[in-house]
Amino acid sequence: MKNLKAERELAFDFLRVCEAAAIESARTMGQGDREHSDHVAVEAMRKVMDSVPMRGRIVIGEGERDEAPMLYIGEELGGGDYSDETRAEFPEIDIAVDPLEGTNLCALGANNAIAVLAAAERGGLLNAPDIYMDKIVVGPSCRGVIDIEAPVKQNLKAIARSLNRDIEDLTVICLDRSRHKQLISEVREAGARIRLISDGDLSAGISAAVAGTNIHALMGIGGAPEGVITAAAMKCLNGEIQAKLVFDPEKLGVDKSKVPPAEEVMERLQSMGIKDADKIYDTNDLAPGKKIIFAATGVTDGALLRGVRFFGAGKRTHSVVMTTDTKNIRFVDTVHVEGGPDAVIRF
Ligand code: VTB
Repeated sequence: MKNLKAERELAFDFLRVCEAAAIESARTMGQGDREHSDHVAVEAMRKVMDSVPMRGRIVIGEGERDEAPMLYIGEELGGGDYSDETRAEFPEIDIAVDPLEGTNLCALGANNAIAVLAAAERGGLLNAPDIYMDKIVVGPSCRGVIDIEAPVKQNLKAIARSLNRDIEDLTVICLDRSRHKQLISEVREAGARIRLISDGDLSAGISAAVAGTNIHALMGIGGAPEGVITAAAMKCLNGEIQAKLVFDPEKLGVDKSKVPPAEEVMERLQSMGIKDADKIYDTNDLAPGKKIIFAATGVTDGALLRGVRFFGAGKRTHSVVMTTDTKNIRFVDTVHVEGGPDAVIRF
């Protein structure tokens, strides 16, 4: 990104991108068709994103080129409305998207589905493979005290100490999966409270870094792409994520036949420039960018963001937009007016 001005303006553009994806998917809420919900979010996100004045490149998206027609990894977009000459002046931006994080949540009308993306200067976001990732996410007060390799109880003790409370007063959020049996029993044994969620560890991780949500840590295995976007949010919120890629069927609690063989994954990691599969990633490894923009819009109601509301003369969205440079965390409540001159806008 060339300068701060460009970054500020881009943040606003990315807000519009997330709003568009959220509105389209929210229309499908409760229809029970997760693929359709995702599809409309992707389409809307791509369309608005292509109009943003940038030379954008998708680094985390809907999949490889042969499996995803839109927002695939490596897709170049942005500056669609401008001439090649003008476009050449636009900043080069890497983008990680999750047009609908929590497709199931949207399809069921359950809480915490969001449309989300992170952007940075070239090379500012790790090119993570679409495999699983073990994560621990905490807020600013607990930065520097966690260790993903340490026993769960030790981490909870450290978090409790940093937050000046007892372990019993902590709430850990965790995906409700059989692979977390051991983790859950260790959290219970340590005495902390648990919130098990059916999906969406990205918005859950963000809640862990925002005081007042009553979530103090996210722990467990979710998607690696979600981990990178979470890291981008942590840079803006002063939180911390530690993470490790996971592809061992035993750790995932699944049969060998359910995951690609280790050699195949290793080859893929190598081709993506990841040499050490056991590496422990911190916030900066996942999101090394100096100029990061994070934007998310609520699709369904959630801990941090309200879902899209439709009314006669338009719709209303609730988003968060943050940038590392300006250190602004903006919660944006947008009324998209569609009605005529008599449309009533409510506070
Ligand atoms: C993870 C998690 C996501 O889907 O990718 C999960 O990071 C898929 O995990 O937030 P399973 O394969 O165990 O279902 C989400 O929950 C998004 O829906």
